[in-house]
Amino acid sequence: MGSSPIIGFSIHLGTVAPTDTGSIPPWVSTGHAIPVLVEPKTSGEPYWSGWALAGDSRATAVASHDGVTVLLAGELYHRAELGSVVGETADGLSDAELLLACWLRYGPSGLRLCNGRFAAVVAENDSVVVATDHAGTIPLYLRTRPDGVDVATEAKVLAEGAGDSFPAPGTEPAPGLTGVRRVQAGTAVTLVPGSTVAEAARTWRPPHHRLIVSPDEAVNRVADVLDKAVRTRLGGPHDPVTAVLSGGIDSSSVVALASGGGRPVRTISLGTDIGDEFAAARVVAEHLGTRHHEFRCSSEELVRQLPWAVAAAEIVDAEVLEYLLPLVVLYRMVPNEGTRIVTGYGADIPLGGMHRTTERLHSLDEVIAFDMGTFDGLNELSPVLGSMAGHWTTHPFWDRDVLDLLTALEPGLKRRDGRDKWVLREAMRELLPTATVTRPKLGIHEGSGTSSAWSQLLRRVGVAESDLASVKTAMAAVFHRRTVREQEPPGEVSFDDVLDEVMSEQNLAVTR
Ligand code: IOT
Ligand code: MG
Repeated sequence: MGSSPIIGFSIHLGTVAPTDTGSIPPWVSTGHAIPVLVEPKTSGEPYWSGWALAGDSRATAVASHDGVTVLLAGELYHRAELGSVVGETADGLSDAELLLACWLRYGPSGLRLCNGRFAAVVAENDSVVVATDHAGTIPLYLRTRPDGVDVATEAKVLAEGAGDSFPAPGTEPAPGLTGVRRVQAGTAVTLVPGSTVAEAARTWRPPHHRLIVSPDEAVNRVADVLDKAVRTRLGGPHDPVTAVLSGGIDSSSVVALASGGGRPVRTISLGTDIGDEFAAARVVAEHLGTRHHEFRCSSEELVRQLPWAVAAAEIVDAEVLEYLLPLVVLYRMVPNEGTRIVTGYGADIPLGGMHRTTERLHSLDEVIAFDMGTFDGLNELSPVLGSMAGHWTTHPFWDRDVLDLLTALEPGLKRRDGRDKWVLREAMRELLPTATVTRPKLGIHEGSGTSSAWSQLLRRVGVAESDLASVKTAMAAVFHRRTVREQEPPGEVSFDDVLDEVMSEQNLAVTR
């Protein structure tokens, strides 16, 4: 496993021969651009032209065999098992080659076998399949055209272009853009370039049932499945890794499992002048013997980097942006040592951690079902958050097997003995200090002071309490228009200009 796989791509699949690969599209991700040009072998197959982005200039993006061509961004996480079902040893095969082997044996339904963090394009005969992993952790967008289809892992790359895409099943309009559609999570969409023939197949859905298992068994299963998810993400037992550590139970669990066996782990924590969780993170770092670094950023500087968070996540949801902004800022601050970054992101969604004040178990399960039904399109796990600063990120809690188990556990194992995320805390009891195991949840936007920092900046220019939410929402839309639709570099979008624009739009007076 390389420390950085193919980060993203932008591909035109067309019915006519391209004259060239075109110019490099406006990425926010950074990397080496690798031209992708594939000629059809028989008539009817599409021409491929475009770019893949890689951490390594020698990377190959495409695998081809027997008339099937695969382009894969990201990675697969159970390579050995996948190899064994397709009768190949996975060693020596790239992830694209492994997916190809799967396809050659099972056809499109081979995609249902894949547990990974990927976006893929597969062409066979005249059809093209565009597919996300189970949770759509690498966002994938398309634009249909009379002469083919454009597919890219960043929506901004497709923002220019006239006309509407035809509403292919398994896709949804991308926010704030005309004619760009996002492939849904856990979905494979089959298209015939240049036509309106399309169908969608689901490759995964969040479980709706709940399991009845004894508390002991649940605790053991959670420990095992999470341990495996962490190990399969981190390469060899001595490959160094970086972890974003808040000192909460989610990231501390990941660090504990990553550092088991003597792996060198660098842990990094972000704080602002408004708040930090440094003491809690330090307890974990000392206990596990990680190389620990604290980064502090003024809350104002943090909020002023919102254009970067919007450009990376390509969303307009102000609340989710408050969760993602501290990570984006931290990724931009941390020196790149060429190691991948592992996070505790997403644990709260299947475990109901964000709903610590929800009293009754049936309502806890309702909010978990709701959150598991609504994550798609929020792009919280997008690799672009890190790859714009050259880092590859991975999220063990959203491993397919981990997610299947955590979602399906009955809610009495998630809230128990007055404790949130009980089953995870119990599973980590031996590996972490008691203070960490029993520490109540603090959201990233609370610990880092992001929510209040943004509010404070707005209050300072005279925004009334009752207008805070609508001004944040309107600002997110303008950041999106400028960095995604108009592809302005995020460093050139001024927070103050956007604020002025929104204030005058809403007829609010700025008092600066
Ligand atoms: P939170 O769980 O606090 O943070 C997510 C991850 O970000 C942590 O596990 C940790 O790896 C990293 N992190 C957080 N704070 C810091 C810090 N100060 N320094 C370094 N690393 C840090 C929001 C949240 O509370 O994050 N995320 C929820 C889900 C949000 C709801 N989304 C939804 N319903 N679709 C989560 O599950 O992570
Ligand atoms: Mg968390």
